[in-house]
Amino acid sequence: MRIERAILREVPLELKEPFETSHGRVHQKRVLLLTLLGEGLEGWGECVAASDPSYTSETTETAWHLLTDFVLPQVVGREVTRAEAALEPVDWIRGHRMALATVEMAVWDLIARAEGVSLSRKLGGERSVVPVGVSLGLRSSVDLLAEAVQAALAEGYARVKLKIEPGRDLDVLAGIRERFPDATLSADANCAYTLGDASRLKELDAFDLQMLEQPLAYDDFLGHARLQEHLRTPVCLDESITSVRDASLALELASCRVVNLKPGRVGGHGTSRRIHDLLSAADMPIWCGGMLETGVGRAHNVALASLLGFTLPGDISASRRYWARDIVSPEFVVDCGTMRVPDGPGIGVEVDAERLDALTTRIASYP
Ligand code: OSB
Ligand code: MG
Repeated sequence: MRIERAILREVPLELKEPFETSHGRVHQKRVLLLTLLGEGLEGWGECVAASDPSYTSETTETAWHLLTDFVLPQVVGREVTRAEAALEPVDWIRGHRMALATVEMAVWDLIARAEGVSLSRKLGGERSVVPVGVSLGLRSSVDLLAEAVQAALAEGYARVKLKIEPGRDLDVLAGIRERFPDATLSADANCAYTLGDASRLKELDAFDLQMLEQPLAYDDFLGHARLQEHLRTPVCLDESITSVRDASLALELASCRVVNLKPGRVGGHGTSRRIHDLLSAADMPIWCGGMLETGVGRAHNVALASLLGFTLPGDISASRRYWARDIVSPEFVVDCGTMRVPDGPGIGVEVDAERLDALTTRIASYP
């Protein structure tokens, strides 16, 4: 397959409701969508970077810079049979895994379509449906959060994740656990605590959480190991895991008991599969996280989550969770806590090209 052409678009989309985490409130996602063309087919990738460098150091703008100034000019025109080989000319680039993943994942889609197989099958996925959960942002009161939890459970989500931060943690979780004694709940701190908060975090053990996600700094593997020793609640790493080496380090140091794997954060599906294989062999449960993706990124996540090592519900909610209208059809829906894995060629959904043109604010094409 020759990658004949690349088109990168910026598509700003308003969220249905603001999403608040320990970093602040997000109203809009500046989505970067990549189309790779070859042999009359299209492969699609979505950059997961946020508009500010709070989740990781990458942003929409750094990804645009990397893709347009370094990556796409090197990738277009290449003849590829394996997705990861497409990025060999830029393997000298340090970091910027979200930018690189955009291309790597689009190549996987393109190659799967050329072979007429679903991306799930191409990646080695075996499930036809995957268990899914939902991530709820911080709310101004426990009552308002309880309403959102109630709605999420009514929609059938298999697990509800609650964002926490210092000062909005113990009371919130106590209130929600009291109202929903049997729900599968987890908490995500997005790096908001330090090891000095260990005794406060120990109190979370009372709430029977499925896990506590990324309580400490993104680069604090040792701190997470110390904290995990102290807690009964499993610690899950998200921001910390950007590579196979990070995953090995977390295993070696026992920094966590669960991993949230996001293909868009680790450089794409190739690295995701290697992390999946490493952690599955070590009996470490993994699940597929999300980054407020449109249907393009969501389709990639569902395909990856169909691998058997993804044993816990992913943050792969319905298209309607974030978007009044998704840019793909069919939209993703949740049924009894699961989502169907598309079985058409590649990512298995179609992007609405006309709508995309209407929404695009910036475009770059190669050649
Ligand atoms: O920490 O998992 C996170 C969204 C954006 C950035 C980071 C995170 C999240 C979520 C929501 O929790 C995941 C989703 O539903 O897409
Ligand atoms: Mg997280």
